[in-house]
Amino acid sequence: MTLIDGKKLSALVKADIAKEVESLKQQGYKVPHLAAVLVGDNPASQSYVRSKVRSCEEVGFESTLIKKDQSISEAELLDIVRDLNEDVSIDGYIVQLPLPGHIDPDKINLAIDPKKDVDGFHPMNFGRMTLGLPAYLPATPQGILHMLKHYSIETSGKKCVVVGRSNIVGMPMGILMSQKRDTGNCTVTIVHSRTKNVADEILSADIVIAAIGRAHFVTADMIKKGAVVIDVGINRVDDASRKRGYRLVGDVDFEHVAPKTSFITPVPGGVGPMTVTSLLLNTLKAAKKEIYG
Ligand code: BQF
Repeated sequence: MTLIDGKKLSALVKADIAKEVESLKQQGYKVPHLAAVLVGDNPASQSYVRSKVRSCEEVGFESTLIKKDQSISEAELLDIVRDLNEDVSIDGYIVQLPLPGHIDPDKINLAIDPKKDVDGFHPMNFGRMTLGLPAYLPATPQGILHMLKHYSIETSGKKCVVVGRSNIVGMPMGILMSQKRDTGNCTVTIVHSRTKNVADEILSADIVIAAIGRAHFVTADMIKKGAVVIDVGINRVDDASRKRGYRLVGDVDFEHVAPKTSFITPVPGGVGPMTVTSLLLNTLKAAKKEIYG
């Protein structure tokens, strides 16, 4: 079993980004600038946004954090999005999810200028990705593709089971893994809450991508010997022995699953850090106008 070290790979990729930022500066360009909008005081969201801002600092990007109270109206948030679309000093931006219940995330997503949509959630980028056109790829799937590539994991002709069908991970991941591309060419099955026999489907997989958000959902009896297991889950479980009162666990029962695998990602330190680093890669592409010219 080989541990896929997302933290280490992240550090390698960030070092490359930092070099490129230096070279851009040398050539007289301004540094890439990411903005993040954070609504409310969800502790997990605060921690995600903090880690994005910190990562910007690490690679020499400029960053702007726009914090708004939970009570902000949808119209007010749409105004902020329009301002960010117009602001030529901002290369790309994200609106941190989840949003409060009174705000329709689809409406906000549609208002984002696809050229600045470094999360890759806008239908323009999702559609372009699906058609195999240049697009900002959503950060988590992009991070996973980087991991598969870096560890030289063969995907062509393999059976890949994606657990979960969210718009930000499961669906795009299934599409990307099935495409005729590097780290693609898989036979993909997406399993979800209406799937008849989830365990048997997962058991047939050469590559399992777990993205359902349920702690320890994937157990050792569901894993074929030698499978590759990618754990996207970030679940908080109570743990009185930790100073924070909780610890992070994945969607995979790592302790029992790991011995059966050829490759596995840990939580924390697996997919999470690569998600944040992929957001930086998209912001660099935005600054260089690589996707939309
Ligand atoms: C790590 C996210 C669910 C819903 C909204 C490093 C992150 C997480 C873990 C991180 C996530 C998850 C992010 C680790 C961003 C990944 O060391 O394991 C970094 O910051 N993430 C998000 O912005 O929104 C989410 C998960």
